[in-house]
Amino acid sequence: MKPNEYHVKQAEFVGTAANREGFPKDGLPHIAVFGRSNVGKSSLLNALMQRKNLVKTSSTPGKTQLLQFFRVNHAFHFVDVPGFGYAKVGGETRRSMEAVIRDYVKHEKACAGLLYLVDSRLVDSPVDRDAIAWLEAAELPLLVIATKTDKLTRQDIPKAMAAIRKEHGLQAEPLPVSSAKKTGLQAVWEQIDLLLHGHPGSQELT
Ligand SMILES: Nc1nc2c(ncn2[C@@H]2O[C@H](COP(=O)(O)OP(=O)(O)OP(=O)(O)O)[C@@H](O)[C@H]2O)c(=O)[nH]1
Ligand SMILES: [Mg+2]
Repeated sequence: MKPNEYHVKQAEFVGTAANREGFPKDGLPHIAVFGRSNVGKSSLLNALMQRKNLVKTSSTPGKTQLLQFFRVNHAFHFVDVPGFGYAKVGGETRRSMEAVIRDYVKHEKACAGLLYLVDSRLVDSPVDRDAIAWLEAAELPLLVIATKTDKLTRQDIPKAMAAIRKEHGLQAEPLPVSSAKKTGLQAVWEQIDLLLHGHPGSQELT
């Protein structure tokens, strides 16, 4: 893949889903973005789609509580999955969020792969450890991405990637990205392309 080959010609918000009935049924494959609340999921989606505010971002954790679907180049959907591990989202809301995530991971045949985001500054995170183990058990292709690398020095980035790999027993190092500085995005697109091509519903990305 040559640099800048991924040109997002079209990106639109399709809708939200609180349960399985609400997932889009147009046959296009999905790439779903998971991770703790506030890790930078919505920001990464905006950066990948080259749109400033298509996906709502917030410094208040727990903002996104439904699955949100975005169609890109009429070829696939990005799914912004509610962040978990946020203590203030409690009771019924938490249970219904967990149920929709479980439903999605277990039953959505259109899912071509999962992106799991970890904060590049937070190596030791029990919430991430549990979530990665649970998602690995779902046997969907899983790509781990480390966010907010602009908060690390250039020398510390490779050390952090190695430490995160070790901590979670990953097969490969996470991909370092900064949505703020727009770095690492090309490598993420290349992996998304591979995930989509591995799915039976795949179409040309660009
Ligand atoms: N420095 C820096 N901050 C970032 C980056 N990406 C996201 N943020 C900030 O992190 C906060 C959370 O970002 P979101 O993208 O809303 O996080 P989220 O994972 O979607 O959060 P929830 O929807 O609550 O699960 C915001 O204040 C963002 O501005 C980044 O690459 N660098
Ligand atoms: Mg969000």
